[in-house]
This record gives sequence, C-alpha cells and structure tokens, in this order.
Amino acid sequence: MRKLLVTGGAGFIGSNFVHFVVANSDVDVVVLDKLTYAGNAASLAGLPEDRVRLVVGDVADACLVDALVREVDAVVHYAAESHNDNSLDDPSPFVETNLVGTFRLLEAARAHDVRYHHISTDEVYGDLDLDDPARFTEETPYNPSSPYSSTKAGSDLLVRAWVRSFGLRATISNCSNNYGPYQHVEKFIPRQITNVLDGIEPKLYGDGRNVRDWIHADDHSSAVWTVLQHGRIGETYLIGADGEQSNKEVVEAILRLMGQPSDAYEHVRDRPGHDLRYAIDSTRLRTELGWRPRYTDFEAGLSATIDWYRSNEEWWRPSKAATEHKYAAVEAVPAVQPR
Ligand code: NAD
Ligand code: TDX
Repeated sequence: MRKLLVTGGAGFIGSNFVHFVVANSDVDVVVLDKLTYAGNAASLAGLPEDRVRLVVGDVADACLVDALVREVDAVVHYAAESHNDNSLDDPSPFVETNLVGTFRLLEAARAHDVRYHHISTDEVYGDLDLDDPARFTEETPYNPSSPYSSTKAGSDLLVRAWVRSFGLRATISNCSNNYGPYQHVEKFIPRQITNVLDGIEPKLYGDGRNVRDWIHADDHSSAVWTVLQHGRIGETYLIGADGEQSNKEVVEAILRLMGQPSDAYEHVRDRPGHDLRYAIDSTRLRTELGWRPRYTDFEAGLSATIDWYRSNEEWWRPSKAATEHKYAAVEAVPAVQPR
C-alpha cells in the first residue's frame, strides 16, 4: 500500500489517524473533508506536505469521489455527521453524509476495485442495562436509537451488501467512545474540560448514571491500522479498551484532575432517548489480530487530554462560544419524554 484516502481526516478521529499513519508508516495520505463546523484544517498542521494532501469536498460528490478513489490503494471512511444531539435537532445532513456519502464511496471503490475500510460505532447495537453483564459483540443484533446511530447502522448494512453482492474488498470496525486531542468542544469530555477552563460548571445530562466505554483515539487508530493490514475481508471487528465509566464518574475525575471540588457540576435536561450504557467485547480483534490498547489507565489518558486542551486554546477557542450558545437554548427547554 502506497497511498490512502482518508475521508473526514480533518475531524477528531480521522486527524488522529492521519497523524498515526504518518508516524508509523511510509504511506501517503489524501484527506477528503468538507470542513463542516466539525472539521478543522489546523488538526493537520505540522504534517509533511509531501505526504499529506487535503482536498476540501463532499463525500456525496460522486465525480470528486470517483477521481480520488481511482488514485489510491485503499480508502478509510471516517467522514460523518457524528453528534447525537445535532441529529435530534436536524437529521437531514446525517442522511446525506452518512448514508448517501457512504453509497458514493462504495460505488467508487467497486468501480476501481479498491480496498475499503468502514469506520462505525458501537451505537448501532442500541444500549444495554446498567446491571447487564453482557457487552456488545460482532453478533449483537442492530438496534440503533437516534437519527445519528440509525444512519451509521444503515451505512454498515450498505457495506455488507456491497461485499456480498459485488465482492467489494471491505472490512468494518465498530468502536466505542473516543477521547483525546482534536475532539470538538460539543462532545462530552472536551466540553467539560473547556467549561472548567472558562470557569463554567460542567453540565451532566439527567442523573449522570449513563455509562460509556472510553478508548483513547490513538488506540482506535492502531486498531484500524491493524484491521486494514490484517483483517479478513467481509469481517466486522469491534474496537474497545475496557474503559466503562459513568458520566458522573468522568465529570468528577475531570474536576479532581483540574483542582476543583468534585461536586462542582450542574445537572441539566436529559438527552431525549438517551442510551443508557455501551460496552464492547473486543475479543475477536485481540485474539485474531493480536491488537492491544496502549492507554489502559483512563485517568492518565484523561489527564494528558486535559493538558492538551490547556496548551491548545487557539485550536478550540473559535468554536466554544457558538457551541455553548446552542446548548444553552436546548438546555433551557423543559424535558419532553420521547415516545
Ligand atoms: P467529527 O465530527 O469530529 O469529524 C467528522 C469529519 O467529517 C469532519 O472533519 C467533517 O468536516 C467531515 N465531514 C462531515 N461531513 C462530510 C462530508 N459530507 N464530506 C466530507 N467530509 C465530511 O467526528 P469523529 O468523532 O471524528 O468521528 C469520525 C468517525 O468515527 C465517524 O464515522 C463516527 O461515526 C465514528 N465514530 C466516532 C466515535 C466517537 O467517539 N467520536 C466512536 C466510534 C465511531
Ligand atoms: O454536555 C454533555 N453532558 C453529558 O452528560 C454532553 C455533550 C454529553 N453528555 C453525556 C451524553 C452521553 O451519555 O455524555 C455522554 C457522551 O456524550 P457524547 O460526547 O455526545 O457522545 P455519545 O452520544 O456517547 O456518542 C459518541 O460516541 C459514539 C460520539 O459522539 C459518536 O460519534 C460515537 O459514535
């Protein structure tokens, strides 16, 4: 493999992956990114220009996608509308990017017989009860809850159909919640870190008992790289690092690590249809492909992430006020129970 197309490579996880590929291989990277509110060319700053090229454009643009896919050896598809709260406000870009955009890439990969890896999420499996000993596996039935997770689930099913119907050389990975540098301040962990830096109390949805299974973005990158090199065609791999934490525990850890009283947060209106718990069993990836996470101490990874946001205010500051303004409007409305 000499050249890779990374869609969404100016977003959070995509940019971490581009940094990973440059640091760990000789492969050149073409990034295709629309630079929506969530994309930021600054996340690719400092990477060698002779190895990384940014093309600003839409994954749903069939002509552009075809021209880019034909010049590479493999595609890793990260581009998506990725935030559940936004999908409750306006689902339409989720359908366009996550479903139509994936369709365009699959058609181009099929036309040029290019290896394709699809980035997906554990949210396609729905949620688990807090006291359920079960975790998601590759065999868990799909049961998505939100417009975001349903469009991700639909895009996974398109990939499976292209493998079966057209012999596309594709793999899929479904990862749990990521944290680390370059994550947009709309997301839970960076929102609370930057709130504390701004002297605002962290905001916990509902009672904060909801559990997420946290993995550092760098471990997600190494897992995707492993699947791309050694994964079985047509196979799905779940990616997780045994990082289950309740939202309340995470907020308390952020406050403690930032020298604040651990109860200095505010409960706000809950997310409608809020998934209770996600948990990943990544046995297949570990036993079949020998992958292991590096960041096994969540507090150490969180502390490094806090340091990154402290040191990179010029990266997150331009998005902060607009993000909080949008949240303030939603959080002021009394909760309505979804049907
Ligand atoms: P992000 O919102 O930070 O980044 C998405 C990127 O895609 C942005 O750079 C944006 O500009 C770009 N993009 C959006 N629409 C586009 C379009 N139509 N054409 C081209 N580019 C477009 O998202 P993220 O958190 O980095 O997530 C990346 C991928 O990983 C997504 O597919 C998401 O479903 C998946 N995922 C995320 C997590 C998580 O915890 N964040 C966990 C598992 C899987
Ligand atoms: O201010 C907040 N307060 C709060 O309590 C925000 C923004 C979130 N939350 C809660 C909601 C969730 O239970 O924190 C948890 C994490 O929220 P998000 O960061 O919005 O992530 P989540 O909805 O779990 O989805 C994430 O993981 C799976 C990514 O955004 C998805 O792209 C990925 O597929």
